[in-house]
Amino acid sequence: MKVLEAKFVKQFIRVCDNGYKKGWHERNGGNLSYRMKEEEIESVKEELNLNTEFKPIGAHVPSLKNEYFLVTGSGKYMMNVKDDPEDTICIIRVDETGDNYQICWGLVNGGRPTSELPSHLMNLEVVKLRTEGKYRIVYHCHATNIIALTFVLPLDTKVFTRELWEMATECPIVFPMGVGIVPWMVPGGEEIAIETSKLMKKYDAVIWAHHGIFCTGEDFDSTWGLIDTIEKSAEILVKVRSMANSKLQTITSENFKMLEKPFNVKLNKEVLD
Ligand code: 2HA
Ligand code: ZN
Repeated sequence: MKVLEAKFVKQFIRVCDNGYKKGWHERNGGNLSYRMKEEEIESVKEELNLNTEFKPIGAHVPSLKNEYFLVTGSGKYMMNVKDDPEDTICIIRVDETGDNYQICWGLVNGGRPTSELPSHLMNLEVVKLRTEGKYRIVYHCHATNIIALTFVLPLDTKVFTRELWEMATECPIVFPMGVGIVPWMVPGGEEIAIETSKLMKKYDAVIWAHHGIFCTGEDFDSTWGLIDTIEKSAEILVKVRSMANSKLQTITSENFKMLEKPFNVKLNKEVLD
């Protein structure tokens, strides 16, 4: 099968395009990565070139050795992925040591994988281990309302999560652990990757203050649904705070606890009073 005919590639492209349409990917902002399944690698093998040179990842990810990933390209615009996937995305393979990668498909006009490759691969490694291989996706975008909130809310998991949960009843069900928060840091390197991946041991969503958000999940729909839910909640919070200094009523801790049984979720106790 051709790479572009594969279902996971079509789903990947759809997330890039939907994120762009949401306004989360100005210029070359944001990036997406997907750890391919055995059968998916097998299905597109005819198009994979394994004779390309290896380059350092900028991170050590031994638990991802010999695995294949579909990732967006550095400096590429999410806006263009749908019309020109071969120019804007690529399939990479991690080597035997977990220190290097090679490009096996895509980026036909040159280039390299996302500038956030260390964060993507370190996060993908952490969540692979945490979920016994279930989680395969890491998505980074510049969701507007979430970024706005990092200027007015304390950069504290408990406060941030609590405020977001209160804005929509579905929130605690969709992200029962809450959101992790990384203070402002220089993007693109190993340092921010280490801080983010520490939080990914616990949270499916990690906010980068004054920058954006990283989300992870099992498949494209659930990862998309997670960021979409968090950003929607952030938008409501921005509206509420624009209208009034305080809330007249809200969802209480008791209310949150009442959701646990019917929805079969365990909420992060640190967030409840
Ligand atoms: O430009 O979003 O964090 C891509 C990014 C870097
Ligand atoms: Zn970014």
